[in-house]
This record gives sequence, C-alpha cells and structure tokens, in this order.
Amino acid sequence: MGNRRLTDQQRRRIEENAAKRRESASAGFSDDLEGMIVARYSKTAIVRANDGETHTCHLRPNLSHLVAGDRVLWSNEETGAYITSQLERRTELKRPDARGQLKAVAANVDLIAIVFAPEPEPHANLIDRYLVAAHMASIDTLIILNKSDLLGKHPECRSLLESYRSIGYEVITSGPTPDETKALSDRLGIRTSVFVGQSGVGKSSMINRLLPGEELRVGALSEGVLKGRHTTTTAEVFERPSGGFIIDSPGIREFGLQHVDPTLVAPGFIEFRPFLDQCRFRDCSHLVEKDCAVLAAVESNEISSERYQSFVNIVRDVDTQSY
Ligand SMILES: Nc1nc2c(ncn2[C@@H]2O[C@H](COP(=O)(O)OP(=O)(O)OP(=O)(O)O)[C@@H](O)[C@H]2O)c(=O)[nH]1
Ligand SMILES: [Mg+2]
Ligand SMILES: [Zn+2]
Repeated sequence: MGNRRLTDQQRRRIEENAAKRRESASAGFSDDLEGMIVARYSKTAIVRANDGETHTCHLRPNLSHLVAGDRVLWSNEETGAYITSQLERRTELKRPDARGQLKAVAANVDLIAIVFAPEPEPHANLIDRYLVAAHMASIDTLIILNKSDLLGKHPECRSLLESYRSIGYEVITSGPTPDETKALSDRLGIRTSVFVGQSGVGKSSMINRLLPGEELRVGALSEGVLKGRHTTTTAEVFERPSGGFIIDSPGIREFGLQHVDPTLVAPGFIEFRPFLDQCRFRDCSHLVEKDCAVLAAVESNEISSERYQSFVNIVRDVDTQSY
C-alpha cells in the first residue's frame, strides 16, 4: 500500500466497516473466516484456516501483539488477506522482552514442554522460572531431558530430571531412538504444546523427529557463536498428523521475572504448596519470617536447599547468569 494517505472520510468509512464486521462476526453472520496464527512476522502473519490451508495475512497495527497460537478472524479483501480481529485467548505464556516488559510468546497452549539437555549445560533455575511462569498462566508442564545419548557422559543430568520427578513434576527423556520419539509423541497426545528452553537443547530437532517431513532447520552447537547457526528466530506452529499442535520457540538466554510477588512465586514450586498455609503470617515472603513453614521444611530437608535457593533467586531476581 506504500504511503497512501487516507482522507478523514475514507478513514471513517473503514472504521464503520470494521465495526459492522465485528458486529456481524459476533452475531455469527460474518464472511470472516476463523484461523490460527502459525507464524508471526513484523507486518504479516501466516494464518491456518480451519480447513488446514495456510494464508499470508497483513497485520493491522492494532493487532501487532498477535503471537503463534492466537485465534483470529481474517478475510480476503481487494488489497490482500487481512486479519480483522483477535479472538479471546484461552491461555497465554508470557516472558519479559529485552526491556523487561512482559510479552506473550505463545497463545492457547495446553502444555509447556520445558526442554533441557546435557549440552548446553543446564541451569535448574531457568527450569524453575518456566515452572513458575506456567503455574501463573495455569498451563500444564512436561520437563524433557533431550540428548539422552549424551547421558553416559553427564549422569548428573539424569539426577536433575529425577529430582523433578520425585517432587511431583511430569518428566520424560528424549533422544535419537524411535522408541523415545514414540514415547514423547504419546505423552504430548493431541494437546497444543509449546517447546521452550535454552538455545541449542534440541527443540527444533525434537520437532523434526516427531514430524518427519517438516525438516526444520537445526543448528550445531560446535559452530560456536551464532554465526552460521540455524537458531529458531520466531515461534512457529506445526500440526501433528495424529492431532494436536507443537509450537517451536526461539531459545532464550535469560528469563527475568521482575518484581514478582513472593506469594505468587511460591505456589509455582510444587513441593512448597503443602506448607504455604502453615506459615504464621498469611503474607509470609518465606525469606526471613519467624515461624515460616517453608523455611522449617528446608531445615528438615522436606524441601531441597537447591530448590529453595532457586526460589530466593527468583523473588530477589538476583539472576546474573547468562544462559
Ligand atoms: N547428541 C544429540 N544431539 C542432538 C539431539 N537433538 C538435537 N541435537 C543437536 O543439538 C543441536 C541444536 O539443536 P536445535 O534443534 O537447533 O536446538 P534448538 O533448541 O532448536 O535451538 P534454538 O532454535 O537456538 O533455540 C544440533 O546440533 C542438533 O543436531 C540429540 O538427541 N542428541
Ligand atoms: Mg530451534
Ligand atoms: Zn513462609
């Protein structure tokens, strides 16, 4: 459309038409079609219509916040296909952008698959940050240890996975064998799952194994610096032939949870929950208070000191690591 300027009258007409469209859409009479955002670029998005066909649609500036997984209405107009409105999100996974503002990464997901691997070196605190974010968003989690073929060299990774299993989280290993891929596929089922985690843990590779034929580009860690690596740069939805969707997401370096209320973070630690209504103070921060049931549980080893330190790291946001 270039720099075409709209007269006030034209703009009014467009607004009136949009209002009419919204009205008729909510009344169910619209020509607008429903669809799901499969990939989001700066001014366009790929929309998967309900019949499974994909269309490149223009994004109007008022809909610039749309993300993979969003459900939208779209229509074909003279100047191309346009997204006309966003439908309500069932769930949303958010994380802070470079400026610390919370931004949605994926919408309408049923499961957050948190992936780690022996290489790059895992950071339990990052896993815990995702677990807290998932709890806040009321989305189920599955912790996946990928690159199981490297576990011989890194047995401590299996212990880390087992420590999450023992406190009640859903966990699974993943690797190059077809049996492992089948087990992972069964565990995901027909849900919409988003794969998250550090760059290089193998999220895109796992999706390649689950969906042979898609051939997502994957990058080799050995190539070092980002140069030449096929790192995923935008979240993208893939449809599974057996039902359900998988959303690949760009790997992250850090996951800040700035200014979060300790009383909201603690329930994101599954094994803290039985103790949370036993502290003397209802608004206990579980950091320094007298008669804090969480601190007592750390003392008696009912809560591991590693997980407690991770909790402190999140509420104080003392994260200085670079992942
Ligand atoms: N040994 C081993 N290597 C794997 C496995 N899965 C993936 N890799 C390798 O790990 C590297 C990174 O894989 P990717 O799939 O690009 O990782 P990613 O998590 O998608 O990375 P980003 O897109 O940057 O977030 C590639 O060299 C893969 O070949 C596995 O099960 N075993
Ligand atoms: Mg990737
Ligand atoms: Zn407490």
